[in-house]
Amino acid sequence: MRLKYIRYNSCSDNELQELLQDRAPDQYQEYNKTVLDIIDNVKINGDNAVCQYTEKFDGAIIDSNTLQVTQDEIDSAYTQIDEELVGIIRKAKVRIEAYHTKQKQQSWFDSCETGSIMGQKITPIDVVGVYVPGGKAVYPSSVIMNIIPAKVAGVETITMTTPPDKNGLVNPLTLVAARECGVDAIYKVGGAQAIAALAFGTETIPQVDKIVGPGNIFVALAKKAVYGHVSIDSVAGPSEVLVIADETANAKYVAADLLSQAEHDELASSVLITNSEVLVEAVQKEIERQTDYLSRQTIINKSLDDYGAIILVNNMEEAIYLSNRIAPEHLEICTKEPFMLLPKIKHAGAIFLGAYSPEPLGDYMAGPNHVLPTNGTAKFFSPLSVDDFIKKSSIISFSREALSTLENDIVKFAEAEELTAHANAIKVRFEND
Ligand code: HSO
Ligand code: ZN
Repeated sequence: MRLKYIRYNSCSDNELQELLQDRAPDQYQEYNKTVLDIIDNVKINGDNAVCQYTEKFDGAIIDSNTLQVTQDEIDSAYTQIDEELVGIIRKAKVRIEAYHTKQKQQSWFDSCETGSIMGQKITPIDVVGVYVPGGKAVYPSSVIMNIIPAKVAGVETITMTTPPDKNGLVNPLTLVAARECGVDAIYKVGGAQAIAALAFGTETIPQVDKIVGPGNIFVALAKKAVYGHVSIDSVAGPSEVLVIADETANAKYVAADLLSQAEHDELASSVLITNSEVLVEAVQKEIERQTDYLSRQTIINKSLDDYGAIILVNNMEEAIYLSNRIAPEHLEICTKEPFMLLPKIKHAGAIFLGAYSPEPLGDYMAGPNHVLPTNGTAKFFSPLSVDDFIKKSSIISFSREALSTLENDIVKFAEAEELTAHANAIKVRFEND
């Protein structure tokens, strides 16, 4: 398998556009009607609707009494998991917690001599629901990445939903990761029905204020549909990596990192931008060599075939221009002096610098969140963080004297807007009673 290869010089904008096709979930609007029907049904029929969908889509018989994962089930999950892995989950948790603790914002208050106080009060969201997909893409690392920032923010109640298998059981690794992070309750439901249950509540599943976590297209569309009634995180698309490399980069490492994203999904995108023709050839060879011994070859080949690419540029300026234009989820800079390029990088979810900062380091252990903006949305979205689980209230407290310094301005402003009651609320405070 050889990656598509273009020289930036000769490549027209159209060619580039085609190479970097849009992979946004919006292409699947046809499922919207199904999703809206599911949401309505859950809203009206609660647990009953939820359990019917679970039987239909997951083949599991669940009722209101068995919807919540029990303590026994969690205990049994621990017996099924390699102890060393539990230790690794704990280690990852500590590192991720430490990183996110640095993101915490403080409330602040500013006071002025005339007697005014203005400030911003930070309050965590009360109840958060974390969606965890089932099936093949079971990522306990994502369970940790979604729960920890909520915990650090001070969210009081964190619930989780995840689809059960045919026997009504939930993946033990998911349960262990969730318990390690301090989840409060876990419910066996997946798909759009889970999002509806979290957004509107059922007899068994409490309504939440915010829903986070990845999912398939039905989950993504359901999250979009309930947005406004509850808050949601951004809707994640397929994973991406962009590697900027020069002639000093190690072709073996670059190829390995491109492959590590390609194995996620047929829709994943792995792109290399380099100024070194020698590296291009070496990376092509390494991709072929390494793919041979990897387990997910079919996914890798399809993903590289459809969305993989190598772009040969004349210099690093062009590489940075293209990178900012693509705004990748993950950006690796494998150049002689990666930090020299950093100031010019404007748009990327996470930036990995140097030969020993491969993307999977960030997926599991480094500490920053691996829930990142995809599909060019790094132009305006940030990684999942503690900020996603807090909200702010403005604080205003004025003395009579402080208000008097703004009295005339407010009255005039209000009258200009023809809002005499607004003006009146100021004036009455300075009338002689
Ligand atoms: N690279 C994925 C996250 C992940 N990788 C989970 C492995 N497990 C999206 O950032
Ligand atoms: Zn990954």
